[in-house]
Amino acid sequence: MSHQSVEEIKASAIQWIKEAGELIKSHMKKPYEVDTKQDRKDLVTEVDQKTEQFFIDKILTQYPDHQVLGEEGMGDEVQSLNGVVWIIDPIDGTMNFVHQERFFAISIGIYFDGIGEIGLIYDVMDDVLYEGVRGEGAFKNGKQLNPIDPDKHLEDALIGLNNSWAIPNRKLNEEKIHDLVRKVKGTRSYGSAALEFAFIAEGIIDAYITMRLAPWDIAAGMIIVNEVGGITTRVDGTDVNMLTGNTVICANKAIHHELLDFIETK
Ligand code: 2AM
Ligand code: CA
Ligand code: CA
Ligand code: CA
Repeated sequence: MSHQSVEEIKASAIQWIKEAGELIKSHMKKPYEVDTKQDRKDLVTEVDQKTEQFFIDKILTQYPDHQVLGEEGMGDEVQSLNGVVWIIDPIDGTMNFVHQERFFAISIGIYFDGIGEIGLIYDVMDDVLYEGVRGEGAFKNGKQLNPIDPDKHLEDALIGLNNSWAIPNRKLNEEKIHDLVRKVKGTRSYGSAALEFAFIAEGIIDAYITMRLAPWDIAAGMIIVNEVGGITTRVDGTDVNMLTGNTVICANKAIHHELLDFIETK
């Protein structure tokens, strides 16, 4: 994609993200419908759906030849990453949105022929926008983020983990997870995968590991983290796939390498 079209698409995306943020805030002032998906902990609201629809209308009006892959399924049934594909999570952290009315984000990754070009993560309530453009750096509210510390090791690391690690898991060697928790400096759990990636890019946490994420949870975050020297793979070290679910390790190279040894799948 040409530099000019990347800049133009990014400018449109940022404008729509800010508008969507206002839309979400206005919906929060009134009652809205909350539903469940796979189980009672897997929430979705009409605000998630309306926000996704807002993006689809905007994108397909301005860019009719682009595809949109969204969590709530209102976009295209994307079968291939050829051309321009917008991978959108309208509200990442729906549980936080419903219960805390903060700590959620809009996440948009824009891919061209399978390569991540533009990553945008917008913390709506704090009005903080994380941006990354492939080869051009990562930014927080317009201020360039420094490369993450390449020499930091697990002992000094704060790592993002979610509660599933505390529950017996048939896929993992639990002893090793206990060892990992003993070894690291601390663990954190924010409830928004997109924000965990943004926090790695910002250098306020050092890693994120999870056993199940969808493309829209990671599409933007991977691009942003990549721009500050972080890497993202599956827990077996292989590349993530933007058309399927993935396990995920994201960190600097040194910590990423150390984590691969701790996450032993059965
Ligand atoms: P969501 O709020 O968009 O659903 C919570 O720890 C993080 O995991 C959030 O980013 C959340 O995204 C995501 N998440 C929640 N349920 C999930 C599921 N069933 N599969 C994959 N990711 C999920
Ligand atoms: Ca969801
Ligand atoms: Ca999500
Ligand atoms: Ca979501």
